[in-house]
Amino acid sequence: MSAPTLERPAPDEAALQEQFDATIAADHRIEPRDWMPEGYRKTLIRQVAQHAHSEIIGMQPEGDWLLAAPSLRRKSVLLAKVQDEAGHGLYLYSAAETLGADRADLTDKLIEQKQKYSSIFNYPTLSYADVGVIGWLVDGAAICNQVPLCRSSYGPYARAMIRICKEESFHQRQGYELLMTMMRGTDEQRAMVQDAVDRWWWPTLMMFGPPDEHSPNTAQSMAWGIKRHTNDELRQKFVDMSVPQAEVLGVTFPDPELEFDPGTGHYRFGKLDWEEFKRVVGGQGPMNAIRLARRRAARDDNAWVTEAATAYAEKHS
Ligand code: FAQ
Repeated sequence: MSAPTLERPAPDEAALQEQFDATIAADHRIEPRDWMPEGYRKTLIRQVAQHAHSEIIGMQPEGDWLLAAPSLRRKSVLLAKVQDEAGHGLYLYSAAETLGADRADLTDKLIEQKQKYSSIFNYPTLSYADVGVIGWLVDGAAICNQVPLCRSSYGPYARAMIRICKEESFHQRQGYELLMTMMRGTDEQRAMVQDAVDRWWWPTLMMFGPPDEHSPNTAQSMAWGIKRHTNDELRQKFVDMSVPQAEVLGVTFPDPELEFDPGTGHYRFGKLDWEEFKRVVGGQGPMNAIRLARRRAARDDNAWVTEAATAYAEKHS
């Protein structure tokens, strides 16, 4: 008599899909070993990879000021912040790996411009006030966008976002504290802060992505619980939270149409220049070429480290 088999027959695709749909409907997490539709996996790899690339490329604008920070204290704060962004990139590449992506391949796709990174990091940092404004506005926008992602339906992404958001909150406060210090300084320092705010305000609003009616991915990503809010909802939330902060700081945003609407309880704001957004995302922003050239050089110049580490691991395996 043959031994009884312990193997169960593989469930068919319809049953797997049903189980996946039920998990999403119950607002439970999908984990790496769970079955998932190919579109869900691809969408997540696209978004998580773009997010990881943004954190890594995002080290450059502030990194440019590491050697010119005005004091030892500012230098150590900035160094820690830039290192945190590197850490965020690493958690996110790890989350992408749980979906079957290969990290070296993702880096190649970034460098070959087959995958995107956030438009915001294609603008130059012209003064030290830009460091403060990136902390206040860019990290502030990142938090606004990413706190809901802590409830994203894919477990590893949601868990990575919890730690990232804690660190981003700290970054935002350090940026605001730096700007507060400059605003208590000289007229020249106050003018530097206002000039930085004028240059970063509109590009920061573009971080949230195209308007909902031109966002091809939002509807499906929300149905899957990957995104929890639309691009326009988050952009509005960010404007509403930033205006009172600007008033406390003593700066204005470069938008004559910015006005509180008591009817809606929200601030109305002017039109964004979506042609500029398309140019920047398409590779024609002020710093795109430099950002990618540096990333390419970092990959190529440091290839020997990867080769040595791989050879060492093989020798000891
Ligand atoms: N830049 O259909 P949607 C940070 C692309 S991290 C470039 O609306 P989706 C931390 C989009 O990928 C900042 N491309 O897309 C830090 C899609 O491309 P595809 C990054 C953009 O995915 C602070 C196409 O346009 N944060 O700042 C942008 O549903 C300081 C159509 O758009 C994240 O990645 C853009 N701004 O919504 C670091 C957060 N917007 O592939 C250093 C996670 C859209 O279909 C210093 N990501 N695109 O051709 C998300 O929440 C979403 O992916 C959105 C876009 C909201 C960014």
